[in-house]
Amino acid sequence: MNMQTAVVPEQLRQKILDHLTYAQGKDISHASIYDWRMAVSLSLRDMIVDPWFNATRQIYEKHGKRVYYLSMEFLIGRLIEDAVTNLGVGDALDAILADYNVKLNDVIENEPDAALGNGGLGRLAACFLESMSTLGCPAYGYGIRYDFGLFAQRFEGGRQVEMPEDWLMHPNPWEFVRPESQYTIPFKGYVSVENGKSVWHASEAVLARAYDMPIIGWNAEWANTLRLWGALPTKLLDLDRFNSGDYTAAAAPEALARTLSRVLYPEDTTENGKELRLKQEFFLTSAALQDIIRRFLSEFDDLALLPEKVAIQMNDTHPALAGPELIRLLVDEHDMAWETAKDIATRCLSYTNHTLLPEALERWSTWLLGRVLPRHMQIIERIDAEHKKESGRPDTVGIVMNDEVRMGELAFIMAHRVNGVSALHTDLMRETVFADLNKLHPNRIVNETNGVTPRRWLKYTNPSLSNVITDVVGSGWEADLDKLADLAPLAGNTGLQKRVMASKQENKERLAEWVKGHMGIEIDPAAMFDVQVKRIHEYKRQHLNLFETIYRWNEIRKNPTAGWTPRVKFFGGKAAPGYFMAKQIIRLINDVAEVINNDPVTKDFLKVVYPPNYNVSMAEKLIPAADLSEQISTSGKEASGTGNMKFTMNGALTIGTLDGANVEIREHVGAENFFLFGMTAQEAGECARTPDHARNAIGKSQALRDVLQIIAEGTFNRAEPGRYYDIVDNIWNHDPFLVASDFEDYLAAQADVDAAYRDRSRWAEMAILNIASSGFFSSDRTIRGYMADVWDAKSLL
Ligand code: F58
Repeated sequence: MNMQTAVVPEQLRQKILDHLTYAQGKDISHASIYDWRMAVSLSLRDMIVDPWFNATRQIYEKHGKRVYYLSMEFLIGRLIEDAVTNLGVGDALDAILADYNVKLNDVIENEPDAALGNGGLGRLAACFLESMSTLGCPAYGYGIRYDFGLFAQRFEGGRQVEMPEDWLMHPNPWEFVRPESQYTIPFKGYVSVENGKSVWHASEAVLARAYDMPIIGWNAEWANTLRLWGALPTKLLDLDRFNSGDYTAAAAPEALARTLSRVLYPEDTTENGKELRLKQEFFLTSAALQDIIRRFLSEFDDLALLPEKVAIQMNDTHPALAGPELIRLLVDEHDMAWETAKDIATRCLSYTNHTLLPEALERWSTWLLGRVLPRHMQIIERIDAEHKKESGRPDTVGIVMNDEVRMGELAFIMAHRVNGVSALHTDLMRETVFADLNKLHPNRIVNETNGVTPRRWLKYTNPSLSNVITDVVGSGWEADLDKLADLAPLAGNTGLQKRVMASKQENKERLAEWVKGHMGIEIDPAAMFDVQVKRIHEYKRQHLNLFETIYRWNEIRKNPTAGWTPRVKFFGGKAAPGYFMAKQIIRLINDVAEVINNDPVTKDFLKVVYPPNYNVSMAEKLIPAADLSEQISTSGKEASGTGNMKFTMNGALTIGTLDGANVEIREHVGAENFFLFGMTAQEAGECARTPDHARNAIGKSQALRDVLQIIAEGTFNRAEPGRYYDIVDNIWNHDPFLVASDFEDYLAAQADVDAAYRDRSRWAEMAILNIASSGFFSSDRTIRGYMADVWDAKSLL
């Protein structure tokens, strides 16, 4: 059914007015924008429920295989956007709301972002949910319903300050609470053996309660469920203890439950081994598995069939307790033999790795894991011992080593497929972290290059470009992104170039207005918009970009009439609260912006804009307005990147290294339409091992010496000259991410960018070729890959 034609606007209007009256208890004259938002959301939700029921019914009727995507993070952003786009009701809503002097955009902006994730890993999970629904893949997302999502970021004196993100302050109109789907999640205690069976006597427990959100696919043809678990105490109060006067102990069960699903851990790429984090991971995993088994048994009687009917994806190692937990449930609670249970678990499970950075690979001390999950510790040790015996493997690949449980090894051994997220990353997985395991299990590692949903990241965020695309390639590209290839033969056509650039201009003007209104900075929409948005991390090298900015500023000052190509440099992103260096980089960007934006000499050629609190919604404003996309990580460090794909789809050109999915982007768009610089992963590896690599590189670069000198002199922080000593010292003496060694090449590539931008027609042609080649980066392609190579699942559409 095509909702675009099926929706009768008058029915929608009536629904909205009814919800305003009966759900919000408001009449039109008193309704606030919040009331309108709730009424609109509930009306859209009504429209989603029918396709959702249909999908569920079909899954039950066909007894097909179901996919379960377990993830500690789902960075969904605003759900109203998916609903409006995929139901095709944008124009109708616009018109209806206009009758009451309400703007659809204001309604949308009123919804808080569901920021239940840190960055790429969580956003990928959200794109996957949408694609699985679009493709009719019978799937469930399982996650945690954190009360507080990723912290909100403010700048105070240029410094990042974190504030709680209270997205559930108001009721969430998209969710359905399911008090009947509730499971006990045990912790701690001890294990005894009774009649030859292991019995876990837990000393703590919480309840996991399900909250369901329907995830609608394109054209409303299918909807899957995202089931988020909230923690509840098993009993509200320990009455005996309360009556005996021990009030603190009496409230303990409640305190544990309240903290469990309270807040998302804000670390990216580092783990800090907190007990609460381990409990959260088990909470998600156990609740999901108990739910999966319950659903399976409601349909089939023989648990031996589980691998035919159930595929469980572990999104990174965070749910890697799924292996031991599934074995525990099968053996301890369903009386299955150990070997059978282990075999079944392995055939159900698969694992996606998202990073090779050693500091990001999860490890738990055996002491902590044994204390919090004593039964799982036993199971893990047995898995490890058996794997060692069966494979005759070298000692280097143990799960338990040096009093630590290595979750990557556990996930690998308990999975029948392990995947990387770009071709390069998968190759490096085979060659480095999992080299030994790959030899023992040669066909287990596969590649599934990431993708992003074009419904949100093109159709919704860039309506003007979407219209141009539809005019040229016809309708239907939203669910068949390879159709964009039809733009390629017309890349040289001046008419198309004008239209594509006019759309870009419109987006840039809208962003410029936002920047003026929200940040008070005046920027010229005719300038090149150069954007780097992502988590702040040394390996992503925002400081490389910033050093180039300082160099550029200094050069303009020396020679203001040299015919500079005007640029606005946008930065966006949050740092982990405990990551000192990343926070220093944030502060330096803000200090540099302050000086540059107030310099009368350079004001027509350079501005620096760092909007606080970068999130999904901010990405949606920035990406469609970008001319240049900065993807400049040290080669070998960025597993894939997904922002890079969104920019390409929206017609920004990339300046980037041969890292992650940049490699594939460059292959698709063509080397001549991509600004490449820097060392390869192999060269970077060698460089990092060379003593004094940074000093050597600095010795060869007058430009970099100047930049470091300008910073060290306190140019951007007159009040406190030593403020950035750490950054300068780090580059001179350590520079683990090779900023110095790639600097000159980066400058050269940036000069090429300037030159290219001056030839407007050539730039337009390159932009069109980027858009035309982005079909491969649809998450639909990625999900088809998982369905075929990993899950063996079939579409029901
Ligand atoms: C990201 N990882 C990768 N981790 O860095 C990026 O290259 C890739 O495109 C993306 O995954 C999707 O595959 C990432 O975002 C986290 O945020 C974790 C959160 C929890 C703690 C460890 C890092």
